[in-house]
Amino acid sequence: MSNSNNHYCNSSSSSSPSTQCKSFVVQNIDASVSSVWSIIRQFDKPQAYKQFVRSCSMIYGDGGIGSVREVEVVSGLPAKTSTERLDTLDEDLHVAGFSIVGGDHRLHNYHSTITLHEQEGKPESTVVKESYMVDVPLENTEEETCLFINTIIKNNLKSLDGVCRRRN
Ligand code: A9S
Repeated sequence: MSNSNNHYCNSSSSSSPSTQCKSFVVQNIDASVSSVWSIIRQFDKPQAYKQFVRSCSMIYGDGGIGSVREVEVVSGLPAKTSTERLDTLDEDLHVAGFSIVGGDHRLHNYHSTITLHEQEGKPESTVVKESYMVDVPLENTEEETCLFINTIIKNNLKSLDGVCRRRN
């Protein structure tokens, strides 16, 4: 099954000093929406498919909307921790969204939303779309920022594909 990744990087300079950049990544997964969703929906277990995550602990809430997790990432990345809040978890529409609210990294005002759709006429195939927006750090360009984040998200979604393949 070919996994198509496509993303477009556009940036809209807002009235505030910082420029924002937005992009998205699409990944086809050979598994049902419910199977993919059962992994995505576990806000307290991002390590179930994110390879950059070393550990995750809940510092507020039980995994429902408003919960906050403290993620510790693997070494070799320009960051150590990330504090993230679950903004959206729609069990019917299969939409999950979180914001990064803290941590020692340079991604400010990062918000991402993942949506799952069944591939037209293929109940065992899911189209995952993850879109995000983030402030562009002063010392980077929009392109560098988008490239960095798109690479991470592509890795996460490819890893998700692998996890789902192993389960089927
Ligand atoms: O985890 C995600 O879904 C998406 C991103 C962009 C996570 C980025 C990250 O966790 C690193 C991978 C550590 C990179 C954070 C918050 C900052 C980084 O520099």
